[in-house]
Amino acid sequence: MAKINKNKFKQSFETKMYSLYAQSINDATDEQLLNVLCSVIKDIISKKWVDNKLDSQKEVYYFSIEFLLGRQLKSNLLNLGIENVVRESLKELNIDLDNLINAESDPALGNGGLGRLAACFLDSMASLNISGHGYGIRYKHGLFEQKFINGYQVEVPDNWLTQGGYVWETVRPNKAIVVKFEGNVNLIDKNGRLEVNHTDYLPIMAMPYDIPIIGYGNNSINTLRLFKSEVLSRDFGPLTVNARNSYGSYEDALKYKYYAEEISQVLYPNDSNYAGRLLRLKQEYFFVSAGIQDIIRKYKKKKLDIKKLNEKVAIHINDTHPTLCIPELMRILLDEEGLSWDEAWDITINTISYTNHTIMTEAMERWPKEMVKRLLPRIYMIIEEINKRYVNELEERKYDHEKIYRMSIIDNNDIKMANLSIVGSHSVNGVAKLHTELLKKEVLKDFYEHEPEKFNNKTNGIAHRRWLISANSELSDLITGLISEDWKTDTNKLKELEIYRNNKDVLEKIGEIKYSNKERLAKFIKEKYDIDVNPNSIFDVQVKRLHAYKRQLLNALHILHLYHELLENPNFDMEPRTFIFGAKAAPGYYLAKCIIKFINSLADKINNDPRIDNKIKVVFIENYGVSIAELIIPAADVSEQISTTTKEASGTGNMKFMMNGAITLATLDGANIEIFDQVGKDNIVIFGLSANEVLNYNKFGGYSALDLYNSNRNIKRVVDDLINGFIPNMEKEGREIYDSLITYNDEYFVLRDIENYIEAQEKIDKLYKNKDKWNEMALINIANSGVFSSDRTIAEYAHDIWFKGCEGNE
Ligand code: TH1
Repeated sequence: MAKINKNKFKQSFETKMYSLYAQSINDATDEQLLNVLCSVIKDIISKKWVDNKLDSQKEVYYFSIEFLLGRQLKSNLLNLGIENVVRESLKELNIDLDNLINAESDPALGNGGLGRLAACFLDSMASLNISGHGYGIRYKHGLFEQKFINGYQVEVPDNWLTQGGYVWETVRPNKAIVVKFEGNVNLIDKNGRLEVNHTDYLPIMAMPYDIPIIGYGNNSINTLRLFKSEVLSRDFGPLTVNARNSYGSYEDALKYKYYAEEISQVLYPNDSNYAGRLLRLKQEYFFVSAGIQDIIRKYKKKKLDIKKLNEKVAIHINDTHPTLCIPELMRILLDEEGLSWDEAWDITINTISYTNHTIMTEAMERWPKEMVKRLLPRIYMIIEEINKRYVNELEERKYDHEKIYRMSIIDNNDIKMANLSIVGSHSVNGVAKLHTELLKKEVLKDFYEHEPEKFNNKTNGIAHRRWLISANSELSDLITGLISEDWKTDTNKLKELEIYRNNKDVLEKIGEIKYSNKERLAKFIKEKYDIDVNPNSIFDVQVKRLHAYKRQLLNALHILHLYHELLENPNFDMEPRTFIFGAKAAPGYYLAKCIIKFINSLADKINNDPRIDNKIKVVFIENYGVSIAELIIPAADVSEQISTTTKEASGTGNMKFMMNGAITLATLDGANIEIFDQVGKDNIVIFGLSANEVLNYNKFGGYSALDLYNSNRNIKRVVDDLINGFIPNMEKEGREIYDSLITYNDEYFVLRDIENYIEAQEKIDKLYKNKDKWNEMALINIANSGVFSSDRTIAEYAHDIWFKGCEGNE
């Protein structure tokens, strides 16, 4: 823990204010105060950041095209153990720490679960004393800001860097790296050795911006290194002999500048979807090449043997977006280090490991051969050679042609990135038990049968420090008061809470804390949207990206159903409910945008209908992201995890809700299954098709949405409402949704599951009526959420993948 006392802190703070802004504290804006505070904290950690680790330890590098960090101030103070000193000192200077915490911009350099997972993993690696660092892109614009205008999503560019850069970053121009695009590659025979000559390439500079990642109470500080793309500065002279002369004309110089800066301009806003754009391919190679070159440079500086790289370095690729790590590492080992193919391949495979995050085909990356060949000529040659050798190996096994074609890395048109990732790494993992089983038995069956030992499961996890200790400090303090502080570093200890399951006082306290979190959220909703929500109602929450498979539509149709029940029978017995949504749709995803409009129109109608006596409220909170999640999740009673079974690889929001005592309403999909296993059937509400039923429908057909619609009154009523004007202002959108259900036969089984979902919701209603029972369920959920800490996940990655066979590294 950092050592600091109040006087010393106040003194540093005042000095820093003068040196940065030449003014006194009284005249400073919140933004300036925040800058000063972060700068003081950076001073405190600076020494540790430099000489953090013993050289002997193996290092892990986590490559991810997204890191959804969230605000860092509170979490840094918590991990350094100085929140109280800082809070009190600032108070004595008349400054409210919470104002500064909220003044920090929220770096949204990710879309959803995948990027947030990467951020949780950084937190856990540092907290477990693993020397583990992130590589990614410093996007000028992160995920767009979402606004609703007349119920429609409107995207506003995110401008997280406007406050004069990012408070936590340090730019390191002396560590800049050149990445080469395009050009021509010639192989020259030099006395039997092949020399690779890459000419006429376009050099792009990768400028590193480092963010410190602070471990919890352990003095360990790792680095997230994000690269910004720039034109090559003239200092790089000698490297540019073969580079294209881009400075010829003024016009060429501007074109070059545009080309360079475009690469790190903006995050692609697609979640679980693949668009196949050239710029995206540039982004992928850009950060991969910079990162791999950086690793090799550091490694060589230590004068270590390049042939033992995999003993000191583990490289992990977060989905296939960084898969070019494989040919890039090969390129350096072959062309720059002069190793033979077999030596290089052996090192590469043993260094790299890969996580798959989805089985959905629309998210599987495939890059057109021609595109890769033009943009990355040398990389393309290497991929071709990897493919040639792999296909030979498969032919030796006498596999049939179709199987070999399925497994090949390159087919007639495309490079299949998942195939390249599997072939070029020593470990392939899924992100929850069911997902990994589906990979082995369905999607990647051929590969699993070929090399079963590569495959393993690593169920996702979440940073409990952010999602419980920091976001729900009242609950965290209650837990600590009951079972001591040890759970904060060993979340399995949460299990000890179970002895309080019949303790009325404890259960009541849990209810009170939930209530006060609900009040806090209700206040926010009132201020922001002028909607009155009752903290005594059930807060039923679905927050996640908007995607047809996640079935926000199922939730909305159920609300519509309830609304009809109330209108038909004003004495209809139900606990008052507040349905809360938060979801961004990818800008090009039309159906998703229609669903947003539908929910907003539905909310308008219901919230303003006096006939239902406030029994239902619907609130769609704009711009869902990490910061707003920290407010919403601790206030939830019900956690909606209702994806079409088999489609959600894991989910991680589900874990955050559980850890904060919400009851999960779920299909047996992704990690919901493991939540079920932890809490048992009495503490979760399950509905819907099983994985096998979904697989069978998909393989053999047999589902008719139209038949269901015609034979079921409840279904017909809500589906008709999409197009009969019952809900105003959504004619076009209603028709689009109607068609997706009826004309295109309901790909995600919304109508197939709806009766079952209605019953599950009735069960929730009944359970909530018994408050003691409900709070006991909440307690059981909290007590069994320990395995979902990303500390557990990271410990497994370390033990089974990164440090396997190493000694003294854990
Ligand atoms: C998500 C999965 O959908 C989710 O189930 C999982 O919990 C999360 O990853 C973390 O493992 C994915 N996000 C993306 C984003 C892109 C492509 C594929 C996936 S899978 C861009």
